[in-house]
Amino acid sequence: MAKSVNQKSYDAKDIQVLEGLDAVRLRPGMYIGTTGPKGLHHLIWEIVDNAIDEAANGHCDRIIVTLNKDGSVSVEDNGRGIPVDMHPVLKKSAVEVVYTELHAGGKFNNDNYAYSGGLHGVGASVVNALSKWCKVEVCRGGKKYEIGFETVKTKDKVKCGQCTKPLTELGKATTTGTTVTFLPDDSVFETVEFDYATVKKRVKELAFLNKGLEICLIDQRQGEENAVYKSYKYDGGLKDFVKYINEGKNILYDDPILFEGEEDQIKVEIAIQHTDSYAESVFSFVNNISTTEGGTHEVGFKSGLTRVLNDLARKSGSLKEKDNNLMGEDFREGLTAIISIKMKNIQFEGQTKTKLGNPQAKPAVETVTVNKLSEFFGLRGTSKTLSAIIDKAIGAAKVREASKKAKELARQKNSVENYTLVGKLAACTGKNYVNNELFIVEGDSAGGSAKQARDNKFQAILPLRGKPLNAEKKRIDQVLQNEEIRTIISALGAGIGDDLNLENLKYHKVIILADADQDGAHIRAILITFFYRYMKELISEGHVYLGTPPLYKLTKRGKVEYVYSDAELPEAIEKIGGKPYEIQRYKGLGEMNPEQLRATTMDPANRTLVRVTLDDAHEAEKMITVLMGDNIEARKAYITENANFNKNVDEVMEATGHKKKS
Ligand code: TSJ
Repeated sequence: MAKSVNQKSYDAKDIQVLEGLDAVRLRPGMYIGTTGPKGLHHLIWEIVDNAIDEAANGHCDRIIVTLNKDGSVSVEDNGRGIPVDMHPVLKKSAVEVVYTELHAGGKFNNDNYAYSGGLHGVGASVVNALSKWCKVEVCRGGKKYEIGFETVKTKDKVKCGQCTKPLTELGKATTTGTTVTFLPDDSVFETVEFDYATVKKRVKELAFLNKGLEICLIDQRQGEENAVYKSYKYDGGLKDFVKYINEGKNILYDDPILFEGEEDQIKVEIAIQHTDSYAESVFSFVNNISTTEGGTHEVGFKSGLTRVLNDLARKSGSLKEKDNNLMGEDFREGLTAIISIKMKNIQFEGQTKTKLGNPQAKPAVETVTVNKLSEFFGLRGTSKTLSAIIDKAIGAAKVREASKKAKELARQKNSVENYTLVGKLAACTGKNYVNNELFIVEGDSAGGSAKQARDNKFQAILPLRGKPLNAEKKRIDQVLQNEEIRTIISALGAGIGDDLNLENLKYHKVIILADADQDGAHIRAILITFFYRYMKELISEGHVYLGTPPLYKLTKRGKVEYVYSDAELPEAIEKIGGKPYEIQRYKGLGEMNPEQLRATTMDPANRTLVRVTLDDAHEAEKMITVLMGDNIEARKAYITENANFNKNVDEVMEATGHKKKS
């Protein structure tokens, strides 16, 4: 269990009151970012954060999140229970203040809550304001209490978060804890359906980040008898997180290295482990919030790691006096790392506000990394782990120097080679790169249709023959040799890796068009992983999209309806006028004629594009690692767990190039 941060007592008068709740209804986006699915799920995390704080203070070791059948969510902890005493000024109980006063809550009083999570740190009152109703049950001091809130709608106005059931003593209690239940208001959110996979992923992540804390997830939406129950508890914390990410990869040393320390009031905890892959997977968090765009803490870690490992490489004699220092990227080849820091007054920057901006985090993380890692290896003298890390980096440096030479050679012949490289590309005529679109299309026949269907002023087509290589397994110099990948790189014109410069990007939309089957999913994942590895900004700046071709075409008396998922089929049948109707199932893009492809998938007026995010890239990477890795058990487990491929395991194994031996 996490150590207690402080033990100061806390009562109703500590709670500050800043603003009324109606402001939240007026502009929900200001408080939860969006009223889309992300904002909806944010409600759960706002509540869960409060329970996590209680755990981080050492008062609670279990949290249960339940998705209830009526669409509400319950979050239960076994902490001390929210205080129920009266606030001296407001003449309300503390728990009522927490729920009805904006910005009230311990979080905003830095004495009581040392570190707060929550993307916007807005607290329970915002959840209350955006819910139809809310209920809080508190067990504390041998008694059980309940208080209820409702959004009251009358003819002319909406009063949200009203306390409609005052704090009541329900009876005796033998335990302590807090249970919160709320029903999101469907007049606020685009959807009020929680996504199980999204909730599960975050619950698991929070369990990794909070060592020893058990977080249960119960999904009762299909009725109690069909309830899905999961429990996550990791006594290894970040070590277990790293092991999980490295599942299916070949690790260079058995036990992940864990180190922690505090510097300048910033708590730093980091776990690392190297594998024999060539990729770098650094994941970072601040106050349990994922910083997908990195930031100052990552920069500090990287420079600390480079410094301390170069130092150790010289001390151990692996680097001689005449040798150059190894570069940071050399030490990060095959590295999986989780950085988790806790600090006050976090500032976010970047496109998606997931980049840590606080300058003081860099030196703090760097110092902890240098001190604790040299301590770690100092105690072990010449360790096998250290030599594995240094050998790997020396190998990476050799490849780096070799591929630098190869690139220089290639550059000299560039003008001639470029011509043949883009041979398969049907370029567009327009020179306004911001409008230009590059469609990467699976298969020559679909490529042919797409070439006829496009508007050649701004749409270019690149057909992919077969599967491009698996970006995970190859080194950068090998990646460059793959013809499909070279064509993509040279068509985009922005370079790769360190040379990437989006100012030269010739197509501001890169659209992947793959079939809706297993092969298509695989090609998508490979391309996304490639972009993520070698052109990360292309994804983070929002240039990569997925096209969404239809699955069915319905026809009836000259009317046509395209259907994009099985779920939409019944509704579409009704829309076209019911039976009898004709139905065509597209098994792949190749079955569509140019006119159909244009109308459904390529014409900006009718198509739907899905933007690829860094989160998608992490998922794609995980899929590629497991599916293409050497660990057969991990592969089977992944496929079974992610069975939405609607195919059986052997078929999928075959589709990923792992033929069953008979
Ligand atoms: F805020 C909330 F309502 F959303 C919420 C709070 C939701 C959930 C699921 C849990 C909690 C919560 C709050 N769990 N535990 C606490 N603890 C306190 O508020 C608390 C209890 C006792 C003392 C004390 O000094 O005696 C201090 C605090 C902050």
